Amino acid sequence: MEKTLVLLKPCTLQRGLVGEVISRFEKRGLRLAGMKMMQLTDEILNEHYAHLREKPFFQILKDSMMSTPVIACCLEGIDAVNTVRAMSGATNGRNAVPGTIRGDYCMSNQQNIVHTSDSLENAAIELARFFKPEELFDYTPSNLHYLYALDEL
Ligand code: IDP
Ligand code: MG
Repeated sequence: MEKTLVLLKPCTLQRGLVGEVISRFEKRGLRLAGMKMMQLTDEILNEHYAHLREKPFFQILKDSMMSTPVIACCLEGIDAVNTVRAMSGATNGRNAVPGTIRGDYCMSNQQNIVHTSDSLENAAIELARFFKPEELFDYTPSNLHYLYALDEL
């Protein structure tokens, strides 16, 4: 099964949406393999958002991501990377389709509720960035055979 990273951004904590957002992933059938609150730093954000370092909004983005702690989650499931990414919706909340997390909970291009890994390769890199191996847990969901058919497992 795949593992992917979700960060609940400061806007989500400030707006009291943490439970709602995590609940969506739980209800979809994704397994929570790790979860923690952490204060991000300039150092980790320079790595995490390296692809945006030349953008005019880079510093504003980083300041916003450091304005409160975030909640980092590792979610697991078959095709979890693409499934979770699709659930989060388009980057700009104003363009995100209703029914997606961003499409239901935000109006901003930046204050957009969640970070979700965009590929299997990046998910592995990002999970290693935010979690120590011992902070990720393996356990078998008791409803596993009702989440997936036998020939999917
Ligand atoms: P993603 O979060 O959908 O993967 P990325 O392009 O990786 O989008 O950008 C990372 C984050 O940077 C976005 O989630 C958003 O918070 C912020 N961001 C991206 N593009 C813009 C922009 O044009 N204006 C302001 N913030 C942006
Ligand atoms: Mg991205």
